Parts: sequence; C-alpha cells; structure tokens
Amino acid sequence: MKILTRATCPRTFRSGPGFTLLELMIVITVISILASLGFVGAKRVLLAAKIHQAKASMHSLIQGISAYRTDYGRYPIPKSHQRSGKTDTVLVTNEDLIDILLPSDEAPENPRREVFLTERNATESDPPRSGVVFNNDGGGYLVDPWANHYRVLIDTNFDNRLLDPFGENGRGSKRISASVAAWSLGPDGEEGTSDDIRTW
Ligand SMILES: [Ca+2]
Ligand SMILES: [Ca+2]
Repeated sequence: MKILTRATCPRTFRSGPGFTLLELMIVITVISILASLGFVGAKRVLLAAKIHQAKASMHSLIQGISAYRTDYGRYPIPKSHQRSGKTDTVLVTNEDLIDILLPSDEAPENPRREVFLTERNATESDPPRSGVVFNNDGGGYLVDPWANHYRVLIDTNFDNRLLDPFGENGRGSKRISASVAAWSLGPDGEEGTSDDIRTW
C-alpha cells in the first residue's frame, strides 16, 4: 500500500502556508474580473458625467441666447450669418455667437457689453474641452467634453419652430417646437450618429 506522505500528497502544491496554487489562481481570476468590471463601471460613470456636462452647457447657451433676445429684441446672429430672415439659422461653429454673448471687445452686436453667458473655462488640455476657450479680446468659443463646438439652430424666421436637421417623417422634415436648439456631436465627434446629444 502506498502511503501518502507530506512529500507525495497532491496538497504539496502549496506555494505558501495558507494557499494552494489552485486557490491562488482562483483568487487572481476573481480579482481580474472585479478589476475589469470596475474599469467598465468607471468608464460608464465618466461618460454619464460628460453627457451631463454637455447638456448643462447647451442649456446655459440657449438661456443666454434667449436673454439676449429679451434685451435686444433680436437674436444674437453674427453679421457673417445674417440673411433675409426667411430661413432659420444654423451655426456649425460658435465663436461669432459666443463673442456676442460673453461679449468680446470686437462684437458690435452687443453694444451695451452685457454678459449673457457665464460658463466654466475649458480645460488646458490640447485640444481644450468642456467649456469656453477665451481669446484676448474677451471673446471665445464653447466646446463640448470631446473638444468639438456645440452647434446651434435659431428660429430667425420667427415661426416659433425649427426644422429638425436630422429628422424626417412621412410628410417631410420633422419640426422642433422650440425657438433655439443645440446639439453636440457626442463622443464619436461625428454628426448624425446615435451618440449625438440634442436638446430636443
Ligand atoms: Ca423657424
Ligand atoms: Ca455623434
């Protein structure tokens, strides 16, 4: 009969006084799974925070545009975008608009130098993100958490609605019941994709 001694017993795979090799492997596997779950969870929380920041910034921007309209009786449309008034206005970059709202020293559309936008400074990263990138003249532009300009749609034909730039139904373009709308291109930086963040 073979007698199992401490030297021949399978449990001699112990690597230390408390754990076998198998137990250690199980512990390492569990720790790896928990770590990966934690990483995924942290990424999700970070993305939610960025989306929240983008929505808050667009809300401030729309409030600023509406306040300008209340004070001046017109929308803060940069001279470079002023048209006949028969169509609404789409701004795919916002530096001229933000110049008016901050205002920049160079913005004749805000002669009383009223402040219509108070947003946090963008990060000092390259490129800057999540806030206003200021110029020396007091103006600047507003970027989302992915470093892209917020885009803005304004009801400059004063019919109290906007054409949805992305939506169509069976009868033509969808309408947005708003005078001002904004959107962010979202994490992928591309327009018209499912991760866009819109105010409507
Ligand atoms: Ca309109
Ligand atoms: Ca997108």
